[in-house]
Amino acid sequence: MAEVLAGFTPYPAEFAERYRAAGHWRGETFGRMLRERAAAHGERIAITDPVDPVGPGSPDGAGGPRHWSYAELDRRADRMAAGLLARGIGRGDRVVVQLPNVAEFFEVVFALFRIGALPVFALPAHRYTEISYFCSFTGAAGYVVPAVQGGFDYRELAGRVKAETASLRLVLVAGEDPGEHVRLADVPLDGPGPTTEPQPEDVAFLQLSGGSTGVPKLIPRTHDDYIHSLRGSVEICGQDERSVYLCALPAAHNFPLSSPGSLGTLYAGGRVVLCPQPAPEAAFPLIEREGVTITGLVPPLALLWLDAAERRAKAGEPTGLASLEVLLVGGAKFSEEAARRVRPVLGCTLQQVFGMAEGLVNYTRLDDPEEVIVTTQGRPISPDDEVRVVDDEDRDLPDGTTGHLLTRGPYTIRGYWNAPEHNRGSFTADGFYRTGDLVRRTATGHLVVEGRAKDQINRGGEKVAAEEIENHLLAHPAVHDAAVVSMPDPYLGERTCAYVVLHRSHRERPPKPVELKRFVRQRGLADYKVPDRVEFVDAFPATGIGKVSKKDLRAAVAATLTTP
Ligand code: OOB
Repeated sequence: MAEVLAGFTPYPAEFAERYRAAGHWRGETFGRMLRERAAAHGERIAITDPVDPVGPGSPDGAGGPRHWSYAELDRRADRMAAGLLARGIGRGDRVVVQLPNVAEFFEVVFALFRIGALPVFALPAHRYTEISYFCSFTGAAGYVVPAVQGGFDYRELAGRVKAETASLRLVLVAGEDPGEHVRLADVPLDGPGPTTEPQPEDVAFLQLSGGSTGVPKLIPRTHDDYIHSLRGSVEICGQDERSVYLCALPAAHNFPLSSPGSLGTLYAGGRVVLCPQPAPEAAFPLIEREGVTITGLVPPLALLWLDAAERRAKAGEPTGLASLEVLLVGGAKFSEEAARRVRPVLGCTLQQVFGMAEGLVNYTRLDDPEEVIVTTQGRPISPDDEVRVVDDEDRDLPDGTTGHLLTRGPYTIRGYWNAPEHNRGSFTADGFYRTGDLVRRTATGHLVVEGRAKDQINRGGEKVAAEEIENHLLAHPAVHDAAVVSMPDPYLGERTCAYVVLHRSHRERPPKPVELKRFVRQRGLADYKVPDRVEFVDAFPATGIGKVSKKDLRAAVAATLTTP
């Protein structure tokens, strides 16, 4: 029986029928997908993790690399599922997974898929504020963390969140020293597995939205809909069992997870190589050693790779990128100028990706003319993706005109999880998702991203909801009002600038910008959300109807940056 998760907006029956009849939804689940791949590919390597954080072989306990075959991943997922069940994680339970790019990520996630428990995909950068919200909002029963990563002790964070969250029963630590929690390696059991199987139309996991509101929203994705997007992505990106995908971005993000990402690669029977660090110094040698054929990057990283490869070529050194066939770039706008450098400098085909965790993903095709590849952000995966470009009154606009992008289709959600009020504004009455992106459609059906109507800053692919940061600034005793806007940045594309109006009583001796940044950081926010710049003003410019004019603020900060 399908399990209807409370707070989930299902696809209307007529659409579900249509998507099944068209062969988009084929009744697959992630649990069975791995079982089938293990039967078909048994001893082929599924996951390569270049560092074994707990293995023998080096002074700090790090060994490696680890190679898990499909059969081994399948067996590990079964044993982890049995162990998690024995520790009280059951069908429908939510488990916040906050792991770096390590093999255990897949062991845990596939175990949860098999149980029918829902991973909630947090990012390693998230801190107390985000994690405590995810745990309490989802009523999470479990939380999976590394021990210490990048100098941050996740065990401590988990201890604090567990003490405050009644539902949270189990904290698992992927590492040798779990502190007060349970070592992930102690969970697997040869006991009985789940007695019921999740159904294809069930919600498989909760993904995070980039957000434009005070609190992040959660995105419920079903097995059927997500696997449809994987199958399409695999085909569009030319993946097969020879593909070796380098997972360089944080594994839990929708782009490296499914576009085509590590799950697409596993769907195709290929191999996923986990990259602990996306900088060229770490990634290039891995590409060479493991024969990586395809990877995905956000624009700032693609720029770093281009510069590093160019430097090596100039110095007469080999780049070591000979095996790389396809580079996907997305998450934020990739400039045409940079896009043009990909083929000559990296020697591979660029695929631009314009996607969103809510669903719709667009790709340029491998056989698109170079002009289309470098000047557009691609076209939708599915023939049943409906794309509308509309004006402020939701009236359709002709091709070539920039407007709001609305979309509906076989892998785009019909509502955020448990957010009825918000959903009324984010979806049209007939179920189109309001992406908040401003696009133009070309005669070939490709989309060009021209801007954004949502109140969000896209910091090189990392999304910052202005309102969320404004709320944190408002909590400071000296702050009367705050408005967070983007400012142009040559490397990240955009950074954040916080305009602040101080209370009268604090204007004589204003706090230093760095104090406000520290204040936001100390509230336990992911680092990328801390304002890059803070500007004090006496009042905000207003629009015609008296709202804060963010357009004027953006222009003001851009002008400050260009004036020497
Ligand atoms: C991806 O997903 P999210 O959910 O982090 O962010 C979605 C938003 C889009 O609505 C758009 O505003 C922006 O990110 N975006 C792009 C873009 N790709 C995403 N803006 C301009 N150009 C692009 N190529 O970012 C995501 C999910 C799956 C695949 C790729 C990216």
